Amino acid sequence: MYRPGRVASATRSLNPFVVGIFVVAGVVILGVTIGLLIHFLAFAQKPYLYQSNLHITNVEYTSQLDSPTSQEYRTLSRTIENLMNETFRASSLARQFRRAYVVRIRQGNQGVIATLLLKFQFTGRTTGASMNTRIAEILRQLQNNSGTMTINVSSENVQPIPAEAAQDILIRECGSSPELMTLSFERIIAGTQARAGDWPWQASLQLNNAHHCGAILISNAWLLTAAHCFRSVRDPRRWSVTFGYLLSNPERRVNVRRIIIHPNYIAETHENDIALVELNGGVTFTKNIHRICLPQANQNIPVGASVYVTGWGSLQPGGTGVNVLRQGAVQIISNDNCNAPQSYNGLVTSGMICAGTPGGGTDACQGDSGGPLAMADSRQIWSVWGIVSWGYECGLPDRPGVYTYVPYYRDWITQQTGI
Ligand code: 4AZ
Repeated sequence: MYRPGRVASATRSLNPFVVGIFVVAGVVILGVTIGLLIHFLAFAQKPYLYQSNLHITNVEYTSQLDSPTSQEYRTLSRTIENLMNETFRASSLARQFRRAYVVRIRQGNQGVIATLLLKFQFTGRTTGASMNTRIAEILRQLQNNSGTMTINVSSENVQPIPAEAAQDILIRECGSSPELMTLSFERIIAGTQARAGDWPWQASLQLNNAHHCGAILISNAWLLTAAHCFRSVRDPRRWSVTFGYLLSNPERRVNVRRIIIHPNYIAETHENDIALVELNGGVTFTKNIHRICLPQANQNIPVGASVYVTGWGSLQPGGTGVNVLRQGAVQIISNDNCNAPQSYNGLVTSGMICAGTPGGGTDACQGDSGGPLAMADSRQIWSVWGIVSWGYECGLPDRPGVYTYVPYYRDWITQQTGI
């Protein structure tokens, strides 16, 4: 029933107690807002990067140090990074220090010069200039106290570097992962859909502007792919390459200048299923487009190693491809196991390697061919160990994906490209 009198009586008697509560709540909300604002402006920690060149005079330069994938380069970088970690964690900047990363090693007048990126996190109240001096001071102490290494650090050698400039340095080096680009510690590879920049060396090899195969960027001008991608068409003018994780909206499209198919490729046995694609003009490296490292000819990937396969291929045999790049974690399987009677029964030769998951499931499939099987080393630098080549259907137990084994063709790649 409708009773108008009650509304009028409710508005007439505003309880002073209720008003008081509202006023107090208002003041509290305002206080918290101002407090948070001050906190974020003055006390919130922000990342700051510094670059420094270390002259290490008692380490002899060898050509092995030219390659970031060599054991020598890895060991030396690790030793320097560990030394930096120990030094800064025992210093007055222990709470601000986040990470030390060796980006480059080159020949010095005497010994080697290592370019180092140092990441710190501190509040806006700490001024950049005073940090410079403090970092240089801590590094100088290394000169007398650096274990087996003789290190020379000049004070003008510690410089703040904007995040974009650090990124430009990392982009030029091979195998730089998204987590390295921000010098954070690890990447969470979640789900199966990749995000922009997750696999910056992944390319789509396109025939008449339609995705046909995957391809792997190994320099600004060269890609690695599978020979079987060119079974029907070998004329470079009909091929192009796109970059970026979305097929529908690529970041770059580049024409193909030359296709080099391995002279001993045999379609029937899938042997030597490897080809090189030269770009017409090359690509400029960006955050989302840059090259992966190549392992050395004498290197071996351990059985059981965790690796990633990526591509726009179909989710089941005979299916259609996808628009958003996908990723799958698989493990390296020994050739002996892969050649067992219930598996491929001797069809896997020494230029091939198998990878899959124990019960099947994750696998490359149609349209993924030519794409990478990639692994990160302990410093988060990625190398391409395999090229998607063949397999019996996709994801079946005892039928893992078979990949062209890149170290086996390392010398051929150098002969053809100079890389
Ligand atoms: C293909 O048809 C293909 N499961 C590629 C890889 C695999 C199977 C088929 C491996 O291109």
